[in-house]
Amino acid sequence: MAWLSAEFYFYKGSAPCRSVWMTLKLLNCEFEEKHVDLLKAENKRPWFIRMNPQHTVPTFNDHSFILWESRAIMQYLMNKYATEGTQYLYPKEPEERAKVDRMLFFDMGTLYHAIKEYFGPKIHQGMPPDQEKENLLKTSLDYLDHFLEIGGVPYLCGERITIADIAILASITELDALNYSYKCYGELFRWSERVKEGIPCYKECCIEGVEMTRARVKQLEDDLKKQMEKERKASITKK
Ligand SMILES: N[C@@H](CCC(=O)N[C@@H](CS)C(=O)NCC(=O)O)C(=O)O
Repeated sequence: MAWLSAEFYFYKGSAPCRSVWMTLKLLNCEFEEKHVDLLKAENKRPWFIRMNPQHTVPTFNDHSFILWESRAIMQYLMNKYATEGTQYLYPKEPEERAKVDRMLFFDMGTLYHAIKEYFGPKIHQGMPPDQEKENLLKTSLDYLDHFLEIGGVPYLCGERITIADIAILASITELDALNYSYKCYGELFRWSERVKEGIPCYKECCIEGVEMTRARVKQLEDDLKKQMEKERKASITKK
């Protein structure tokens, strides 16, 4: 059966979802919002897995053409739906486009990867902070800061915002959600403020999701503390 519309499957508390959401809005695409609650494991339901066997959000169903991986979705949306007025978000000239692609790969393979690697075990398993992983995160933030400094332009790839700024801003909002300050990376911090100002739908697409993650992390930390307290009391009783 062919779908009659475009459907965007997403969870507001997911950084990769926020980047696709901002792109859809900037392109003025028409789509149906399909909320997938990861906390209720809705992404593991058979209907979702039939669509995306990797069960990740964001997933985009464009009239039966189904795609996942946020950066691939952003590139696809630009290839398909950019107009003269929005093409600047993903320039067509090979060199300009290559610069954007490079930053998208940097985001996926280095920056967002480092964020997930460092915070994942800390948040979900209550593991103590891993210094080596934090160093990798700091190194990627240093790189970003340096790229911006030597670039000497307001945005990552030039004078105008591109989907690279959108993707990387979305990753950076994860640091906002996790209360991890990046103010000491001056260029990066100023760039983040500029991009937040420069994307009209930033607040609509990011603020609620950031708050959701904050609340979730707080809840997980509280649960973990309670669990540890319970175990401590149980071990005293045994003695
Ligand atoms: N590289 C992927 C990452 C997608 C991803 O891992 N999404 C998470 C939410 S942030 C997810 O769907 N997790 C649920 C799962 O993997 O089952 C992208 O950029 O789209």
